[in-house]
Amino acid sequence: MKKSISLFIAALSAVSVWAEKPNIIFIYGDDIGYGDFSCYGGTGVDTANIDRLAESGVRFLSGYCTAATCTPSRYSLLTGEYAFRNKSAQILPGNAPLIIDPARPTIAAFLRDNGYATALSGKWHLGLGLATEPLDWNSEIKPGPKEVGFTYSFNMAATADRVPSVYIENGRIVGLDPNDPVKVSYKEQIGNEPTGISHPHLLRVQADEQHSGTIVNGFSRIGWMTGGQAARFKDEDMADTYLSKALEFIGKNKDNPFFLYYAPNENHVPRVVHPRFQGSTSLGPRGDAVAVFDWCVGKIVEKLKETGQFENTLIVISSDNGPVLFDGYWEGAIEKQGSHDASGPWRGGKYSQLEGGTRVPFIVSWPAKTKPGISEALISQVDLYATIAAIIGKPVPANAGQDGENLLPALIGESSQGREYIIQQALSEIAVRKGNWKYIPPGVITERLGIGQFRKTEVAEPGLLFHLAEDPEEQHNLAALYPEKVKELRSIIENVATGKTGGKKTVSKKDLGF
Ligand code: NG6
Ligand code: CA
Repeated sequence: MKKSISLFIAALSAVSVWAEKPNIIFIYGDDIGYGDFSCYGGTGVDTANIDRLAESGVRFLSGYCTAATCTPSRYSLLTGEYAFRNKSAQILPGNAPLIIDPARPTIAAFLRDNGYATALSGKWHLGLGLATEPLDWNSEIKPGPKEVGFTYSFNMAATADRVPSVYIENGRIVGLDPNDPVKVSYKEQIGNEPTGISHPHLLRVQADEQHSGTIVNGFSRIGWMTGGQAARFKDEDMADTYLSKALEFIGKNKDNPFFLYYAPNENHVPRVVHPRFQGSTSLGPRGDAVAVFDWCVGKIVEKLKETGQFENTLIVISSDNGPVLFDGYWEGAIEKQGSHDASGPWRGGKYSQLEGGTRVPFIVSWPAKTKPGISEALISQVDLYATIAAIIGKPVPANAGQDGENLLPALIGESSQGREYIIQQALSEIAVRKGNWKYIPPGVITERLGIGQFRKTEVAEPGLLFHLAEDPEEQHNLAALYPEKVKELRSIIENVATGKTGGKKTVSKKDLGF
């Protein structure tokens, strides 16, 4: 009898552990590299607020986004599905249609349906509107964040370097004058406003050809827009604007569980920080933007403490892809980097399947539950869906989250056991890491080097095999020496891509170039 009572109590406490409803905040940086925060060895920016969270939470050394660019990583974060299963999940223009099927519950929809208030503040870049008809930016913009689960949304359409350069709140352009309607084109110039090509002397910072469309706030963007003059954003106010929406949402939901997807622009180009941060680091605008990001994290924590929610809030701080120094604007990031290495000990960055492309900062704070420490566990952002489902004690919906794993014990620092392998997408290429082995199949490695320069390296059969512990810089190809390892890792990619493992089959071996 005693035994059954204690079993019953054990079962009850297990339920209370696995059926919590903590607040959940994803603080999702843009183009922030593994080596950018001081707690990860960064030397150029003092990220004291982030470091403090890392100190009292779990700091992952092998935390990954799923892809080396934004849209696919964000897609995986929200859906729990590898982005290569969705052919539309590529870097999107600012007028692309929504690429998430509203019938697929995102983590926001899932949490909303389980009693959470949900919000997006920041970058979207997952498309807006229908694929079947052109979007009218001047009426309700949908489907968008709301239709995939965010009850409140305040966002830009795509990136800061892509038009339309406006904020959208709950599907409506903020501050739009109906007599000055917004039009957007990615095909050709519309209207007769100055562009980076026609009026380079008007630019605050020179840009490459790709970024030489309509000039907004002194920066030429990718694409062209007309109208919406009163609605156009000022880049230097962007961090404060997204932060204020996030803080407001936290304040309003102090008495009920909430999910906040907070996606600041930092560190994406153009990097234009508020004057109070200009020159705050020696790295130029890129470093100053990391300082802004850290400051914003500090403000979020301050608010949570003020409203008594900090203890029971699960915060995940990470980034959508590795770092890039030059990405279209002459900001001096390369010249001013000094000894600061944005990708840390790893080779490659944004766009690349080398480690620097997808291995990113990954910090978890949940004071009520985390056992502070540094974790070696392999964890991917695609796992957050299944892990959070486990936290709230609900099954992952049938058509969602299928590529992720429940890594709850690792997430809260109770276990060093993470996933067995990590899939790393870079543009249309897929690599894999298992243990200390890393395999890059035949294909192309893209690295952005500097102004106007991309390095494209052809990878021939049988691919590249690196041992990350011995060779963190991925320099010495061991494929010829370990053909069995190559075979094993290649079959992981094949099985994942063709749907034998994880999600549905959408990629053929031929598509992968095998
Ligand atoms: C690239 C842009 C780059 C950036 C990126 C998207 C060029 C040459 N480069 O196409 O500047 O906007 O798209 O970045 O146009 S991401 O972080 O949203 O993936
Ligand atoms: Ca990005």
